[in-house]
Amino acid sequence: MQTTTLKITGMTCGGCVNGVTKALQAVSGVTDASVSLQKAEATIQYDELTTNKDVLKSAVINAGYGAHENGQTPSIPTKGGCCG
Ligand SMILES: [Cu+2]
Repeated sequence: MQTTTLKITGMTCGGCVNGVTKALQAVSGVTDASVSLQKAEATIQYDELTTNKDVLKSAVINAGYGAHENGQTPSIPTKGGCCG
């Protein structure tokens, strides 16, 4: 089991937090995802045999937000939050 933290961009409210959380929890292999709007990051616990960081990032990006690892270039969110 692995725990990783991803930086999330494009979240503006609690609805966004829900959207990102659901997108991460829908990934098979993810056992826990907790998303912080204030810190703009997600802490994800996952089975490294089932999934990996790239899959996790894609799930967030497909939900319309940006996701990157600490120190990486932020990806541009494809929409401005859950209401836009
Ligand atoms: Cu929102």
